[in-house]
Amino acid sequence: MKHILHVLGITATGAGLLLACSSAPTSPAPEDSTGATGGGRAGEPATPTVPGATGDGDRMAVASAGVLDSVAAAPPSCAGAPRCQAIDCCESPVVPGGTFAMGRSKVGTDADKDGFVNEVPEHTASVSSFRLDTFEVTVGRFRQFVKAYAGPPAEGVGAHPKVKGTGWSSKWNANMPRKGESLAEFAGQFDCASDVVPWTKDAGRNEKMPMTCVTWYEAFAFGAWDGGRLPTEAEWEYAAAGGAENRMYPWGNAAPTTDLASYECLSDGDPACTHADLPDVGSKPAGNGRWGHRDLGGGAFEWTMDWFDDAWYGGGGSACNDCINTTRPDSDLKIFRGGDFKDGAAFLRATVRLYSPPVFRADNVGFRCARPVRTTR
Ligand SMILES: [Ca+2]
Ligand SMILES: [Ca+2]
Repeated sequence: MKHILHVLGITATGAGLLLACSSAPTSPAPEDSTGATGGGRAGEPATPTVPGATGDGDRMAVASAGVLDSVAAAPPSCAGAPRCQAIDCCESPVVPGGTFAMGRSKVGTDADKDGFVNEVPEHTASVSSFRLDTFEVTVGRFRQFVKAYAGPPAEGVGAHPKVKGTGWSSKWNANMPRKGESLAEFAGQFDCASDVVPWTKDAGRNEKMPMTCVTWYEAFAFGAWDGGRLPTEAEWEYAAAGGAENRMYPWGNAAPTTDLASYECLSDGDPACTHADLPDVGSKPAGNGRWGHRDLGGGAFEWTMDWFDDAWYGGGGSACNDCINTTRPDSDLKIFRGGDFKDGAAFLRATVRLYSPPVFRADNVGFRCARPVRTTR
């Protein structure tokens, strides 16, 4: 299988790469290089909020279970009601909670002999119902955040509703501009020294492209401001694997094609990576996930809430419920998921995990928001 890694602005096939814009290298090791070990869990067990939901439902099943299928307040990033592929750019369908086989299997539907060591062992995980935005956050939506920026988030906002200690920490404030400072200037206009940068100083034709070159802190702050939060790694993988269907890729088990995802800079038919290889969000509807999410495979990698810990994820095979790794490890790395428009097809699998320091910026790393589910009973 072809493994191409452009995450750090260069092409490589192994570990030990240097970041273009910030610090430490992060590339998963091949499965046979080291052994995963057990680790603790920081999450709290929780009961799914949808009565009877098992993870086998679809949107209709969720509606019939009594879930109020509307977001309480319109996300401020969608002021003016922007449309993405003729859909509300802030559409955020409910993902019905349930149990799934997190991680890559050895012989099951998501087995891959070329997989990475940090995807195993497969283990049982449960997530409560949550909303996940259909689309990655666009440049246009992020521009609304930049315009409205009024300082770092308040302590505790942007948390997972059932897991304590997952909200914004004032310890992170130094990673954001102070009140009155310009987020755009602070971030160097989000150019991250790349040729494929969707952000422009003024609104232009890139507004529907995924916003990239954002740090984990900026992604977190955006989510909190927008009435949401970053998804946990478990939630992200649950959506990408189609829950109990345990899909190899977000769309199923079919091998990737350019109809299903943007990857390997193939969108314009030329191997060179240019803006033409980064399509607008949602451009590959044939590759939708089980609950209608677009670009879970490809487009931009997506920051998640969790700190990276090679051992924690597999947990020695033990189950986890609404789990999230809230413990900042010495490695100081945050997870991003889902492959991207530059990298090879192997990175599109639902269990692939990449990671970088939270101050990292790359032109192929963006994010999408999770949101709370409100029940009618
Ligand atoms: Ca799995
Ligand atoms: Ca993506």
